[in-house]
Amino acid sequence: MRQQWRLFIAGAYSDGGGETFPDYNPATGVVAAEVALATRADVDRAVAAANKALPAWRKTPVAERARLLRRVADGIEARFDEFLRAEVADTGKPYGLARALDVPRGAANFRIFADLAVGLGTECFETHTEDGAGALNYGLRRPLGVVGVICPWNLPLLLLTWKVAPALAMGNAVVVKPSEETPATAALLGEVMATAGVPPGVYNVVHGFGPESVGEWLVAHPDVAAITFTGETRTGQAIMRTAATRAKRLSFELGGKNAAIVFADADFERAVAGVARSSFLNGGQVCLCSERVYVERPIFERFVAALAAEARRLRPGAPEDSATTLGPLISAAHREKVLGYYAAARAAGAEARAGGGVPDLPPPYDGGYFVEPTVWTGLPEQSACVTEEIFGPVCHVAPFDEEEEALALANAGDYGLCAALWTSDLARAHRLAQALEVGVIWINSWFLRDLRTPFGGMKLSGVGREGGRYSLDFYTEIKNVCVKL
Ligand code: NAD
Ligand code: 6OD
Repeated sequence: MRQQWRLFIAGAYSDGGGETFPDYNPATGVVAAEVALATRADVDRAVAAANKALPAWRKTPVAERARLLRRVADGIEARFDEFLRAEVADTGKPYGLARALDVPRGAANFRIFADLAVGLGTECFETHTEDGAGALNYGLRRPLGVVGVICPWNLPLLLLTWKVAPALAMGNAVVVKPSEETPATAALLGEVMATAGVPPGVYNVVHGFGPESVGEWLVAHPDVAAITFTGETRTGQAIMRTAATRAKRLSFELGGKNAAIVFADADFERAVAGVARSSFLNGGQVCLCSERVYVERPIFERFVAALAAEARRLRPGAPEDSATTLGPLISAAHREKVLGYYAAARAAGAEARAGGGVPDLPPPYDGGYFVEPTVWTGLPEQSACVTEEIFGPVCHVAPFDEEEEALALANAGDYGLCAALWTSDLARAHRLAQALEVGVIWINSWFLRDLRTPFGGMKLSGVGREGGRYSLDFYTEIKNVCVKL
C-alpha cells in the first residue's frame, strides 16, 4: 500500500475532508505517497486546537517547555532513518546530503532554541525623573498566540523546525502548512511531538496548496496572530496583502540572487570548491546559493575552467547510491522553469562551459526531474538569467577588474540575501562586508551556520531576522512596565 501523509490536529492524525493529492518522488517522477488535503473546516479545527492548547502551554515554565523540545530533538534522532527516508522520498536528494544536513539540523534547531529560551531575559532601564526619585522600566515577554508557519520544499524539515522550535519555546502554539511538494517530515514530526509529551494542539499540521487554499486560509484566519513564512518573494507579497487586513506580525525569509566574489589572491582550490558547493548544493535549491559569480580578471579563465570541471564531476542519479552527488529539481514544473532559463541564456548568447541540458539517466531516474549542473559565461548583467532567481544548479560567471566594480555588481538588483567573498586580504573582506547590501556575508566559506546569529535578507529577500534571540524576539510580544519610584 502507498504511504499516506495525514493531517495532525489536536494531537491526532486525521484524513480531513477525505480528498487527497499525490506526492511525487522527484528522482523518478513516480507517486510516492497520497496526502490528505485539508478543507477550510480542517484549518479552522487546527487553529481552534492550537487556541485551546495555548493557555496551559504559555503557563508551562520555560524550563519545562525546553525539556520537552529537547525530547523532540531526541525523538527525531531516535527515528533518524525514518526521517531520512521520508525527506529523500519527498525531495529526491542524495541520502548523504540529507544525512549530513537536513535531519541533523531538524534536531539541532530544537536544542538551540530550548537552550536560548531558558537563558533569555529582558532589558531594564533606570530612568531619571524631575523629583529625583526616578523610575524603573522593565520588559515582560508574552507569546503571540497561534502562529501560522508556512514552509517551502527545498529543505523541508530544516526550515520548518527553524520556525517551530523558537515559536514553541516562547509559549506559542503553531499550525504548520508544509509545502504541498514535501509534506512527509512535517507529518512525521506530529508523532514525535506526541511521544515527547508536547500537549495536543501545540503542534498542528494541515496539508494543501497556497493560493485560495490551505495557505491563504491560514494567513487570513482571524485567530492566527502571526505568520512566519519562507518561500518566494512573490508569495511573500501575496501573504502580506492577505495579512494586512488584520495587521498581523510577519517574518519573511524570501528569495535571493546571491553573488560570490572571487579575488585573484584567494586560495584558488578552496575558492573553486567553495563556489562549486555554493552554486550546486541541493541541486542549487538553497536560497543562499550563488547564481552570480564575479571573478577577478587575472584568474577568470582558469577559474571558469576549474568550476566547469567541478560541475561536470557531479553525479546525478539514485539517492541511495553513495556516488550520487546531485539530486533532481523538486517537480516537473520547476524543471520546465529552470530549462526555460537555460534556453533564455543560450538565446542571449551565453556559452555553456558545463552542462546546459538534461542528463541521460537509466530507468527509473529518466523519469526524474534532473538537469545538468551548468556554468554560463558571456551574459549581459541585465539578462533575466543574471537578475532573476532560477533556483537550480546553475551560475553565471563574469570577470571584474576593480574591487569597487565587484561591489557594484554584487549590490545590483532587487535581492539582498547573502554574499560569499573569497580572498586572502581580510582588510578588503571587512571593507566589502560593510558595503554589501545583504543580510548574511560569508568570507572564505559559505552556509557555515551558527544558529545564534541573525539570519535574513535585505531588499526583496526578506522582512526581519531569524536565528538566536532574533527568532525569540519575533515570537514574543514585549510589554514595557514603567514603575515610578
Ligand atoms: P513558494 O513561495 O512557492 O511556496 C512556499 C509555501 O507557500 C508553500 O507551502 C506554498 O504552498 C505556500 N503558498 C503559496 N502561495 C501562498 C499564498 N498565497 N498564501 C499562503 N501560502 C502560500 O516557495 P517554494 O517554491 O516552496 O520555495 C522556493 C522559494 O523559497 C525560493 O524563492 C527560495 O529562494 C525561497 N527560500 C528562501 C529562504 C530564505 O531563507 N530566504 C529559504 C528557503 C527558500
Ligand atoms: O540555515 C538556516 O537556518 C536557514 N534558514 C537556511 C535557509 C536556507 C535556504 O534555503
